[in-house]
Amino acid sequence: MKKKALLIAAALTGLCSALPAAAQFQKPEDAVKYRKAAFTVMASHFGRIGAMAQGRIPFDGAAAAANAEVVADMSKLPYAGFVEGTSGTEKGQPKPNVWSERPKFDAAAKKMQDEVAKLAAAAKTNNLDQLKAAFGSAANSCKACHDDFRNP
Ligand code: ASC
Repeated sequence: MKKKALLIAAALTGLCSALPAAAQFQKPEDAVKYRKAAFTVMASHFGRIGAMAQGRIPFDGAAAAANAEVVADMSKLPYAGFVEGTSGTEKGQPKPNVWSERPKFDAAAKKMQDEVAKLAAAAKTNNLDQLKAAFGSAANSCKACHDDFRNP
């Protein structure tokens, strides 16, 4: 009996991990809300680093590092919210090629996640030049995906 229970538990675990990301959301609109929220938080913290990189506010290494940490953590979240049937034609909405070219989209997402991880590492050096360089690369990785997959 104990063994049977274990087998059932194992089977359920396998089933759960095989469920698509869409299963996390009750409705497509919930997925859209979720991914937009994640990007909004990311953009806010990324923007604070940008203000330092561009000299609009004084450089503060500890603040840069804290913000970059949030950006790197948040970068992992939005993609589960890109569920089928949530493309659109309005400004800012994802184009249908997010789904028709999913491997390319996933690669662009991964590139951004890698760049913001490097930004977090650069921010820890407390060196403004390194922060500026890493910020530029990260911003380019955001823009590349917007150019290809987001309605202007
Ligand atoms: C930002 C922000 C983005 C990127 C992008 C870079 O600060 O909110 O989406 O940088 O504009 O080109």
